[in-house]
Amino acid sequence: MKKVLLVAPRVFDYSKCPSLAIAYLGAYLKRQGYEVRGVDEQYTGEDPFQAVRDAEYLLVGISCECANETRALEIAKAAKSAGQTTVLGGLHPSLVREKTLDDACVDYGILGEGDIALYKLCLALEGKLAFEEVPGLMYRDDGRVVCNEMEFIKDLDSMPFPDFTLSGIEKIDEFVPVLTSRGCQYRCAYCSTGSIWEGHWHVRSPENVVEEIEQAKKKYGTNRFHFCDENLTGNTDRAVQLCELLIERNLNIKWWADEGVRADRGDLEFFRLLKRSGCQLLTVAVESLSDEVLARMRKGESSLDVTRAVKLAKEAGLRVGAYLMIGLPGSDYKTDLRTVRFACRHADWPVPWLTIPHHGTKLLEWVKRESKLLVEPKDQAVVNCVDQRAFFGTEAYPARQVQKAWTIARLTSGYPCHLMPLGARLPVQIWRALVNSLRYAPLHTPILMFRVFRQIFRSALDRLRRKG
Ligand code: B12
Ligand code: SF4
Repeated sequence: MKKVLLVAPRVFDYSKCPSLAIAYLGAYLKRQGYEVRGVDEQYTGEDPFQAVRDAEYLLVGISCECANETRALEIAKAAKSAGQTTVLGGLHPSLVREKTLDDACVDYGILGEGDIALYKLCLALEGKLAFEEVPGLMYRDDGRVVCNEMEFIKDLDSMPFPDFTLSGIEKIDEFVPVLTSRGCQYRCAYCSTGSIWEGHWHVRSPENVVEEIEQAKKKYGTNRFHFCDENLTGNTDRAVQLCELLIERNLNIKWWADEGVRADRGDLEFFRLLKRSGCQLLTVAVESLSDEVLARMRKGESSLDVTRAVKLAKEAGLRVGAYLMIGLPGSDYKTDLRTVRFACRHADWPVPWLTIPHHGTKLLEWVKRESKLLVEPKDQAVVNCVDQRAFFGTEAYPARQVQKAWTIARLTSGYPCHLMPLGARLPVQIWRALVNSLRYAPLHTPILMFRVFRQIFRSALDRLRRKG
């Protein structure tokens, strides 16, 4: 039986979410008769550099996000020097497309959904299919990079459920990630998903989702689930059916939707139903309270939608998160802080994010045209942490002011050092956190530093626990 290795490289070391990507890809390959080994470096801490040397694989597939591009390439390089064939897939290759093959250690790239495409690449490598017939495949042909048209999987119910055991994960103490739909109907200017999926949104039936949850409850020994959809409530009728089915089957699960649901969906009754079905946290994608900014970002929502959704969800008894974006084009310091104040007053979990012009987005095109890109959106730069720098500024809202609004937003929301990775840059991060906070919010400096060190302590403890 041909063996395939799938790797999800780490980004920062305290994330507790197993990789759905390799669990899905592996499950599909397994169903087609391949032997699959998964290495979820982020979740299990397993060493991918050893794994690439352990056997002769038909293929080493690496899942690459913008936040772990360098790590993914390091693993590809190690695999290549061990004589393996490499393929990079995931968000980052789908955004930078042909550039994926700039590095000689990458033999192939795959755009978009990889489940069926990866299987077809295996067939092509075995000489059973032409490379031109592999959807979304990027490969070299006579010195140029060819990029096949990608295909979306329309019947998601026909796909196998994600299998985390392929990466040696038998028990999940935290939330099990579940994806009830893929893509999104919208194309917001700043969003990677909007760019990749080009307005496509494919859903699974509520029955299929509930079946997966039922199985996962038994398999991984938990009743906590994390819906990872970009647009969970994109169709409220479908969301209602899903919740009713969860109640009807008496599954008694606790679930989170922390990817940020749209604010223009649902009424009080709807939010109450979410609560009854086990929703513990619902995050609303607030972004900004300025109608002008929302319109420029093609959000298709008004500030009224946003304030209404947060208040109704709260009234329904849900724990409400509010995602905010600091430094969007068209915004300014005052508008951003007004948005932060609203979120701090009305939401239980206000979460400010610094605006990142991700590859492949309209926002990045705009920044390159109208402003100047100050930081490359890759690796640690895109991970929200204390030392993150403003990516761009405008005349009306200079980068310095964005930086200031960002620091204050993080501090006032009580969210100053979340997602701070441990690593070689740690002293630099601490130094920058200190400088930023002394400069922009000196009175908050002691509390910030306390939180930073508490975070370091927790991360170190976690690392030790994993090693032990
Ligand atoms: C769960 C999640 C997390 C988890 C990580 C879990 C993990 N171990 O990977 C946590 C909470 C830790 C997290 C953190 C962050 N996340 Co996050 N996260 C998600 C979320 C909600 C789900 C990801 C997922 O599982 N999708 C389902 C799988 C099946 O889809 P997929 O990964 O795209 O995989 C498919 C294809 O891409 C492809 N594929 C993937 N890998 C491979 C490999 C090969 C070989 C092939 C052939 C194909 C292939 O096939 C897969 C199946 O079809 C997404 C939003 C979303 N719905 O996708 C955001 C998302 C990925 N996160 C995002 C961001 C920004 C972050 C952070 C950087 C946040 C921050 N600023 O601090 C951090 C960085 C950490 C990181 N891992 O990169 C952005 C990424 C934007 C970008 N361009 O980088 C997203 C898209 C949300 C958004 N719309 O903005 N995240
Ligand atoms: S921001 Fe949300 S609504 Fe907009 S394209 Fe991205 S996922 Fe869809």
